[in-house]
Amino acid sequence: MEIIEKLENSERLNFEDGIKLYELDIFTLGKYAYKKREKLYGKKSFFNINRHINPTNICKDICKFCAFSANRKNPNPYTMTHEEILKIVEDAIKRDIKEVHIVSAHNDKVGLDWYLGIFRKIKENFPNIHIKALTAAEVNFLAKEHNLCFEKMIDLMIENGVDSMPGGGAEIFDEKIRDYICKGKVTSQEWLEIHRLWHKRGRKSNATMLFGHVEDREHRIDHMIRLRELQDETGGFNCFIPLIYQKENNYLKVKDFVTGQEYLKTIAIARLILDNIPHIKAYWATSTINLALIAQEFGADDLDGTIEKESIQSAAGAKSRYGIPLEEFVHLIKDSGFVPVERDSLYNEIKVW
Ligand code: V47
Repeated sequence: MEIIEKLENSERLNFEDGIKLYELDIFTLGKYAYKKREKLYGKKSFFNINRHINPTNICKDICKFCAFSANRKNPNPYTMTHEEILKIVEDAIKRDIKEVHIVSAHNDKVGLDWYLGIFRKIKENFPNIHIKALTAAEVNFLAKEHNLCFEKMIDLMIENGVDSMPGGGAEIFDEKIRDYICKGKVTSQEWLEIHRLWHKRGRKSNATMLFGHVEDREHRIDHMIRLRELQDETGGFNCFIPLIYQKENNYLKVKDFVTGQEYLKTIAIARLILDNIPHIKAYWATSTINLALIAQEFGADDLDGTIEKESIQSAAGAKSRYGIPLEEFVHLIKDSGFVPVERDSLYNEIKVW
């Protein structure tokens, strides 16, 4: 079989190969993905001690899959003050977090300096904390709202203390599907352009893919190939994160979750297609921790982190609202046969637990 030959020879895989990978039985596919993971990292599984903060849920955009933003189904608008945010960070640092992951909705009431001030004040008060903040969807929103080009927005992010960019807002790049699920938000081209410019400033970022809703396998492969092309150019992506769509409290009428098997296949295919993105993250907040642990055997080498508070996926039904205690996380990784390696946000190893 031609695809097996390509896998045996570690050849670069194209779009058609990606579709064929989905048709392989899961154990054959898993074997090749695991082989690659093992060659790169052995039994190491990376995680970080982090805190998620979502400073506002007031949003100008309407994405059908979103249960986090304040809308008819979730009429609880909030906006945190900088003091509240600083208090959260101060408190979390006592638990030894190394990173704050800050993602907001697109709030047109608070002004640009409310957004930038969050990062500036965190850096002023806690210079050693890594700030991973502003998805490309937020960057696009702020640039357009305040008549700035993307380059200028990126200058402002760097000046105000943003260290790296999270991977959110990518959803699915296919324009038809994207129009259906999140029309009006950052386009695929804009998302890629913002990350391109960020990488050109020597900075790192992640890339997500929201799947298991109305897209097909071909859209997922197309999404991965578009990321791979940009990565060939810039090398700036650290990590790829397939997010399983959570179905409660939103406007997309999807009845069933993607199956565990389809998730594991998607993780494995990501490992094989994305030959230039070093890390594949099984984001336990959407997959459940059990499936994320199994995903380690299908190519995933990163399990995100302890999170402490999760508001986006849990609003849509995920059981991730209070994160996961560090001790439990470490034990679960060990019990699953892997070696928990605490990393910083740029994947430098901090401690083998
Ligand atoms: O882009 C929204 C997703 C993302 C739902 O960079 C949903 O390390 C599932 O950026 N079901 C934001 N997902 C989260 C994000 C992120 C998360 C974890 C790690 C990293 C990283 C980044 O949340 C959005 C969107 O795709 N999302 N609604 C939902 N119903």
